[in-house]
Amino acid sequence: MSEPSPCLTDLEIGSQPACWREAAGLASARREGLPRSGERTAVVGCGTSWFVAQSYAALREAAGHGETDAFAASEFPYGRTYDRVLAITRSGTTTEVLALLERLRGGPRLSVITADPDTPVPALAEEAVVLDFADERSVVQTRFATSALALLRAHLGEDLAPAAADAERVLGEPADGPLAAAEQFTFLGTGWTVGLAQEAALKMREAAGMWTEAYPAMEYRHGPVSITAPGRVAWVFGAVPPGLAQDIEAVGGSVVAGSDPEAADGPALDPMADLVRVQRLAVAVAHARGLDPDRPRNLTRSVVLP
Ligand code: F1P
Repeated sequence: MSEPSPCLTDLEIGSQPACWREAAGLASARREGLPRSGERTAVVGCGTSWFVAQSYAALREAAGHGETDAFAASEFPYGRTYDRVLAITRSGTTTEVLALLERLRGGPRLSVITADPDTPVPALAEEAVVLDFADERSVVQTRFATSALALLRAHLGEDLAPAAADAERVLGEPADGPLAAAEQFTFLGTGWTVGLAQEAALKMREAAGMWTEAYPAMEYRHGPVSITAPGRVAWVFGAVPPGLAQDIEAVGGSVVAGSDPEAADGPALDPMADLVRVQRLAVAVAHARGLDPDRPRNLTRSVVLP
């Protein structure tokens, strides 16, 4: 297969290490706008932004900064009480997010992370963090989503330098081309990588029209295992639970993981860098299927409802 020239999506995927470093720098520079330690927090978004919310919520709560929930903007439980609601939206125009912020006005402290300050969303929140350097021309989100997560991880005190270095390493290697022939992918994760698994599955669907599924890793045996067969892949983000790789292989599936399933000492590759592998694979699958990842089927940059 001859290599097509890089598309917009490819170029944006390739810029992620630099974007993550910039986002991490922004996190250390700012004191306002993001959830403070101890605040009971809900994080909301749609599509990719919802999956970023899920990953951050798991990380923040695990790091001891307070109860943190993540919801699709359309499913917010208005009966609950939060100190802060953080909305993530690249476009700043997604209808469900705007409606939620309008409805919550006068209640919890409202923050937003967006790529575009010239949209309705900053005025609906008290505090806005703008990642304009990570905005995208592609419909399919890659670098805004991961930069938002890089910002939030850095705000929790994480050093993002190793993740950016891992992503650079991934980008310096050939894409996982042989996997493009697989018939189906199931993405799995634990803790904060469940959100990454959901995002990986969405990316393959959006960019390549690929049949994908995503679950918490320990849920795999509770049904999803019935999908696995030769020619189908189970891709595990973060640490692989003991015995899972063997169970996937026992039913004929191929295991892909950012960490060595045999190693007990955690992931070798930062899971966000592992997501970069999937983004590149999604582009490769799209090209292999004669699709243009810059023009994903049935999608627009944001969903604006009448
Ligand atoms: C969220 C989103 C994208 C999705 C699609 C429609 O947008 O759902 O994740 O890929 O293009 O919009 P946003 O609120 O983050 O701008």
